[in-house]
Amino acid sequence: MTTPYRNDHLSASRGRVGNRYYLMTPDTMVENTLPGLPEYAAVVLAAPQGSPARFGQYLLKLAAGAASALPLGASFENFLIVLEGEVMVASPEEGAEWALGDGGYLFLPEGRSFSLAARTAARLLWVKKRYLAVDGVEAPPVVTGRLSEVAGADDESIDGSWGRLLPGDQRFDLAMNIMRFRGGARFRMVEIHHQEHGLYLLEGGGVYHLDGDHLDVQQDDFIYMAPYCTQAFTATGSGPSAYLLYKDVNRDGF
Ligand code: UGY
Ligand code: MN
Repeated sequence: MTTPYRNDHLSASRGRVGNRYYLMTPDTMVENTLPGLPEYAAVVLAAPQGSPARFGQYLLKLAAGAASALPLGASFENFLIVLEGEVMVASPEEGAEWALGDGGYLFLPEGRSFSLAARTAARLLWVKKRYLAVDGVEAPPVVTGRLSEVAGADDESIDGSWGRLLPGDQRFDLAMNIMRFRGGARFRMVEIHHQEHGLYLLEGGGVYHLDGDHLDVQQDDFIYMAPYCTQAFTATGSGPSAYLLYKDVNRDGF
């Protein structure tokens, strides 16, 4: 399968590359063939190549019955979440296998590779990162869960709620958070911080303030935000909005 053309108005794409961010809209996403994965199964949403990103994020689209052919993610820590469909994930080093359905997620600490086998047509997000170990701090454990079971805590500063998919303690050097907003919600501050973000819009949409620009964003958009990128969100429309947010955490930026 080659990349289908999804935008007849080529000058009108919302996709945008700024100095400290980029917005990838579905019409700008290109499917790639990566080692061990089926042909054209992966959209590289973020990687160090061409950006300051210190993590990788991939949107994987697997046909029913598709499977990986090589160990994936070896020597990285890896996070997987199924957006749609059902996928079996197995880790030989862990000696375990997980069935992940819609919203099912799995974190594998560094040193555990994994394989994928799609039971149905599936879309999933994969985040990988080199673990930043700290002397005297234990390595993080395997974590598994389901997005619908992640409770959110209200947060006035973002005019919404957010919940952690992973524990927040210092063993973890990354966070995967779910940020939820009702229509009309808006950040009460423009954030500037040393961490970077990979943002995948799961539902709804609005206007994202990024490095002084104001961009329309919609479901299935991806935003990369570099360290110190100004950022704020206003949810538009009457329905709820939600995004999944990668953030490096609990480390001092070295
Ligand atoms: O946790 C965060 O940094 C979050 N409030 N940022 C964001 O949603 N852009
Ligand atoms: Mn932020």
